[in-house]
Amino acid sequence: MRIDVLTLFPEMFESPLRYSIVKRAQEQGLVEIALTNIRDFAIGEYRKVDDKPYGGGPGMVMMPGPVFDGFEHVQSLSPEPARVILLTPQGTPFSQAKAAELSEQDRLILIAGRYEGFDERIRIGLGAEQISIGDYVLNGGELAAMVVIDAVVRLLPGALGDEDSARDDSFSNGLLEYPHYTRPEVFRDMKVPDILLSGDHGKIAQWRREQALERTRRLRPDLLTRTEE
Ligand code: 6GU
Repeated sequence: MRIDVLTLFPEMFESPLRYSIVKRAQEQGLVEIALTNIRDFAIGEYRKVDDKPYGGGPGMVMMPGPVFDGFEHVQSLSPEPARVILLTPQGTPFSQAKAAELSEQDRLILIAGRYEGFDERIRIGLGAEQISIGDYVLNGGELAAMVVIDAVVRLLPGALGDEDSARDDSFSNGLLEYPHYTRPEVFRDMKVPDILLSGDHGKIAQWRREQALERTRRLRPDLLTRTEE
């Protein structure tokens, strides 16, 4: 997979991409992630990328020119057709199902906006799908793009050490995960449930299913009534 990111703050991505599973996936050649600064495509002495909104009002709007030019440049870096994604609070809520879908693509182009938002012609002209990571406002799409990259990359075949460790993850089966325990058997008077020490794999699997269901019912009942995942 190849992921291109268009952003005004490429440096924000450097640290998250340098650790753990995302780092290893790049080293293994499972994913190539390329960062492009939208400001490199701005023109004029001040390299302006934003301007006042027509019609008045607070804040600034991302100008279409630098985003289009940056996008066309990035597209030309590889012949592979890409899924183009704009990160904006107006987008479709991101989900594990969406992460799984994106992990099957050969190429993604993620565009992170700043300021009050994108000039509407960016949305229209690029024909991009829009993704939001939740119902709150971030100062820009960068953190959202990093969330999407993290969730997608770990689903690439070979990215996780143990292929099974993605299967039971919260949400991939529509439920929250069951409780985990490791050594020691007793920690500050709290004991590991006997069943996990029993060696009875059938009973353990059943207990985990019940726990996952109970937790989901208690903490996220909305997941049990939702049908789209
Ligand atoms: Cl993708 N961008 C911004 N600026 N805020 C958000 C978001 C994205 N998703 C949730 N809040």
